[in-house]
Amino acid sequence: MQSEKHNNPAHLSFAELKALLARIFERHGTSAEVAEVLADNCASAQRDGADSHGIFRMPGYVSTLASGWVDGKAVPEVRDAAPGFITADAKNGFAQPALAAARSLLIEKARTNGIALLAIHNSHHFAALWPDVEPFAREGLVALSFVNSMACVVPHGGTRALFGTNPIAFAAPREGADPLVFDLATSAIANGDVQIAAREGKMLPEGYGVDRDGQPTCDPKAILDGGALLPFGGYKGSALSMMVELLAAALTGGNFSFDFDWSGHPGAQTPWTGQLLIVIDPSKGAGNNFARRTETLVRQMQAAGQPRQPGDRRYRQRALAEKEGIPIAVAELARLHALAKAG
Ligand code: NDP
Ligand code: PYC
Repeated sequence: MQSEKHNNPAHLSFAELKALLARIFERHGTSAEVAEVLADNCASAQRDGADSHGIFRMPGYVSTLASGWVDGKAVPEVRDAAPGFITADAKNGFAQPALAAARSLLIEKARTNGIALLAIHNSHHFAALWPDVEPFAREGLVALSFVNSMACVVPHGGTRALFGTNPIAFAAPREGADPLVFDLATSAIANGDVQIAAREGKMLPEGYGVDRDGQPTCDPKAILDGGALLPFGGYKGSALSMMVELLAAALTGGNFSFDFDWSGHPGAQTPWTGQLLIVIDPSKGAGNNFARRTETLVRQMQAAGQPRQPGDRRYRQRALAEKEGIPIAVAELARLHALAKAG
C-alpha cells in the first residue's frame, strides 16, 4: 500500500477525500451524521500519514457494516452522571459520534470543575486515537484517552492472547506551537501495521509476536494466523495495557477485549468495547501558565538532543498535504470510488 502510494499518486484536498469517504459510509449503511464524523476522522488520519488507520481501514468498516455487527445509524445516549462524570451509551454504534455528542458538555464540565471525564460504552473504535484528543489541546485543555480493542496481545509471561492493542493518547497545549500529542498502542506494534507488513511481505523485528504455538516469530502472517502480539516493553507495557482494559472497559461498562464473540458476524472487524476520555483545565493549576511550561519542556528536550517530538511527523505530513494535496495511489482511489458505488 505505501509503495503504491508513492508511485504517481493522485492528490486530493482534505474536503474531497472526506466527501468521498462520507459517501462510502452512507452507501454502506451509516446515517449522514455518523458518516460525517467517521469520514472526518479517517481523512484526517490519511492526511497526517497515519497509514494504519486511514483509508486502509475502509474495507474493514464496509465489511463490518455489512455483517450487521455494528449499528451505523445508532444515536448515542449521553448522561450527565455527576459534576465531573459523563457517561455515553454508543448503542452499539461507533465511539466517535458518542464523543461528538458529549463534547460540549465535557468541555463545560472540565472548565467548571478543573477536570471531567467521559466514559463511553457499547461502542466500536476502529481508528487512530489522536484525533479524539488533539482538538481539546487546541482549546487550551489537557486530554487523555484510552480504548481497548480485541484480544490479540499476550499479557507479560502469559500463554494466550487476552489484552487488546489498547492505545493511549495524550494531548497538551504548547505556547505558540501545535499541541504536544502522543498516541501509542500498548502492544509492540499496532495490529494494523502487522496487516500492512503482511501485505507488503515484510518481516517484523524480533520480540513483537508469537505464532499459533506460542513460539516467537517475525512473520506477520504467522501472528495474524492464530498467533498473537506481545506488549511493548515487557511487563511495563503489559501493566499499561491492563490499565487500559480497566479504564476503557471496567470503568465505562464496556466489554473487555476478551469479552465479545464476533464469530456469528463474518466480516466483522471493529472491536465492541469502550473508551475513556479525561479532560483537564490546566488554568486551574497553581502554575497557571501550562502551555508555556510545556514549551519550556519541549525546548529542553530539543536541547538534550531529542530530534523530534511525538506528533511532529504527523504535523509535517499535514502541512505538506495542505500544500500539495493528500497523495493516494491511483489504484487505491479507484477502489474507494468502487466502494462509493457498490452496496
Ligand atoms: P507509533 O509507534 O507509530 O507512534 C507512537 C507515538 O510515538 C506517536 O505519537 C509518534 O508520533 C511517536 N513517535 C514515533 N517515533 C518517534 C520518535 N522517533 N521520537 C519521538 N516520538 C516518536 O504508533 P503505534 O503503532 O503504537 O499506533 C499507531 C496507531 O494505531 C495509533 O494512532 C493508535 O491510536 C492506533 N491504534 C488504534 C487502536 C484502536 O483500538 N482504535 C488499537 C491500537 C492502535 P508521530 O505520530 O508524530 O509519528
Ligand atoms: O491497529 O491494533 C490496531 C487496531 C485495533 C483496532 C483498531 N486498530
